[in-house]
Amino acid sequence: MTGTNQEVARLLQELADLTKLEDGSPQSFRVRAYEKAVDAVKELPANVADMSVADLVAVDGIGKSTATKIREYVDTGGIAKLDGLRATYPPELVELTRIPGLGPKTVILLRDQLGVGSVDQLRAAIESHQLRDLPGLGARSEEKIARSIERLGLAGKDRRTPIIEAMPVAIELVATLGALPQVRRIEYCGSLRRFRETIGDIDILVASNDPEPIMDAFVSLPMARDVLGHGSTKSAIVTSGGLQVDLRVVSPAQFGAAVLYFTGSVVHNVELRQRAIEQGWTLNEYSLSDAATEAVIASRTEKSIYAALGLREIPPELREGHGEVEAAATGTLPRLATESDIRGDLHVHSTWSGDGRSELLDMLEAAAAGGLEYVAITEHGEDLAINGLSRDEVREERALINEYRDRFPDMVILHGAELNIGPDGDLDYDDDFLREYDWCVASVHSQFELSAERQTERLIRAMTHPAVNAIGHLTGRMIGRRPGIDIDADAVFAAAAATGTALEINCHLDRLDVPADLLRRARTVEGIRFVISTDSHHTKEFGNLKWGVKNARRGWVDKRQVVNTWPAERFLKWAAAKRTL
Ligand code: DGT
Ligand code: CA
Ligand code: CA
Ligand code: ZN
Repeated sequence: MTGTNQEVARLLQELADLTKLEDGSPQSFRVRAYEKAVDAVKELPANVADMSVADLVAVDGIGKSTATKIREYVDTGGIAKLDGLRATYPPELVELTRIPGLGPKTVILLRDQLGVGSVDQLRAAIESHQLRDLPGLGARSEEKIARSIERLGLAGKDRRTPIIEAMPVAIELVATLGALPQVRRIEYCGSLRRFRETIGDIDILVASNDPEPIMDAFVSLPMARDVLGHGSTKSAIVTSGGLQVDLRVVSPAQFGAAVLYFTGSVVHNVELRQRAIEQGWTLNEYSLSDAATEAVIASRTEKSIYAALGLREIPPELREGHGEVEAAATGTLPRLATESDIRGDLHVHSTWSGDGRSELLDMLEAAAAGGLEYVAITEHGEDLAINGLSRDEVREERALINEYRDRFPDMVILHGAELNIGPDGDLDYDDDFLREYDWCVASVHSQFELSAERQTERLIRAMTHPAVNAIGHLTGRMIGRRPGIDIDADAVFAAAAATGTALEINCHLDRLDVPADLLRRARTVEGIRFVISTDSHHTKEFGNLKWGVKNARRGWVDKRQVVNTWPAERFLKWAAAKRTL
C-alpha cells in the first residue's frame, strides 16, 4: 500500500468514527459506507492519487460520496466534511466512545445534558451521581461506566494507548517520513519497538545530515492536530487520534546509540550503562565512549555497541530488565522465533463461520501463497450462537476441503474446528463427531466473569479432552477494552504440558493472547508447547502473523517450544498423538 492510500484509509476511518457520533449509531448507513471504503482502499493495488472519481467509484466498496472526498483530499490536502466533524467532536469527546457501555448516542446525551466533554469531566459527573438520572441510564450503568474507566486507565496523563491504535500510526509515519530525500535511516523506538501492549507515546528516530526539512514536513502532516514542539533536532505532535509522537533527528554516525537509548527500557539502559562504567566507559544517546579520552568506541549500530560491551545483540522485545543482559553475557538468551520459522497456521476461519469474511478457497489460496506447509481450517463450533456450524454444515465443508486438497499439493490441509469451552469445560458436538476432525482449538467465548477457580477447572477439563489440541486466546482479554478471565495460570500451564495441549499465541494486535508476561512464566514449564496462529477471518489477516511472533519473542518463548515451527511430519505426528478418542 502506498503512503497516500494509508493516509486516505486513516482519514476515512476517522470520518467513520466521527460519523458514529453525528448519526448517533455505530452502524448507520454512512458509517458502514466509510468502513467499507477503508477496507477497499487498504486493499487497492493502485495509488488513489492517480485515480479519478470515476475510477474510484468503479472500485467495489467505494461509493460516489466517498470517492469525491478522496479526490478532494488528494487535490487539496484536506476534506471539508472531516474538518467540520473534527470541530464539532473534539478528540477528548471521541475518546469517550472507547469506554465499554458508552455508545455514540450516550456520549452525545452526556455532552448535551451534562456538558461532559472528556473522561475527566465524565469522572466528575459520576462522582456527583449525575448519570443515574439521565434517560436510559441508571445507578447500575453509572457504576459500570465508572469501573470501565478505572479498568482502562483512561484518566489523566497516565493514559496509555492500545498497541493496535499506535502501531498503524507509527508504520504510516515511518513510511511517509522515510520517503523524504533527507532521511537516511528511520526507526520507531520506545515501548512500541519493545512491543509493549500499551503505548504512552510514539518515539521516532531519524538519521540525517539535514534535519530541518524533515521537521517541517513532520509538523505539517495532515495527522498533526497539535504541534507541541518544533525544533531542529526534536519535535513533537499530537495526532488527530490524540496520540503524542516525538521525533528526533541525529547524525547517521550516532544513529545506533540513539536508537538503543530511545528504545529503552530505562531499566535496560541502566544495566547497559553499568556495564560500560565497569570498563571505564560512558554510554549515552550519542555513543559508547572512553570516559577518560572521550574517544568513541561504538555508536553507528546497536550491534556494535552490544558487541563492545561483550554482549550478544539483544532483541528489542527482551529489553525490559528481566535478566536479558545477564543472558546475553552468558550466551543463554532464548532462541526466538522469526516470521520465517512459522510453517503452519492452525486457527483459520472462512465465511462458513458467521463472522468469517473471506471464502474458504480464498483463505486456502492466501495460506498457500504465504508459503504455509500446513493449515487448519477451524470454523466455530455449533455452541457459538449465529457464528457456529451445524453438523451438516461441518460435513459439507469437510467434503469441500477434500475436493480442494488436490489443488494444493504443497500444503497439508487439516479439517479442524474452534470449539467453545462451556462453563464446566464441556465442548460442542459429541465425542463421535469430534473424532472426525484432524485438529481442534478450544476457546472461551462466554462466561468471562466466573471465579478463577471455575475458569481454571473449565480450562483444565477442556485440555483433558483428547480432541483438543490447543487452547485459543487463553485469557480472552481485549487490550484496553476487556480484561482477561481470572485463572490460576500455573495450574493451567502444568495441565497444558501434562495433557499435550498447546497454548495458542493469538496474533490479533488487540488480543496478543497469551499475554507476554504469562508467556514468560509458561515457557519455564517442562514440556510446554505453543502454537502461533493468526485466527484469520479474512485473507489479509494472515499478515498478522508477525504480531504473534513478536509477542512470543517478548514472552521469551524458545522457538523449539512452538509446534508450528516444526516440519509438517513432526507436527502432524505430535497432533495425532493426542487424538486417541
Ligand atoms: P511509553 O512511552 O510510556 O510507552 O514508554 P517508553 O519506553 O517509550 O518511554 P519514553 O517515551 O518516555 O522514552 C523512550 C525511551 O527513552 C525509554 O524507553 C528509554 C529512554 N529514556 C527516557 N528517559 C530516560 C531516562 O531518564 N534514562 C534513561 N536511561 N533512558 C531514558
Ligand atoms: Ca514512548
Ligand atoms: Ca517519548
Ligand atoms: Zn477463532
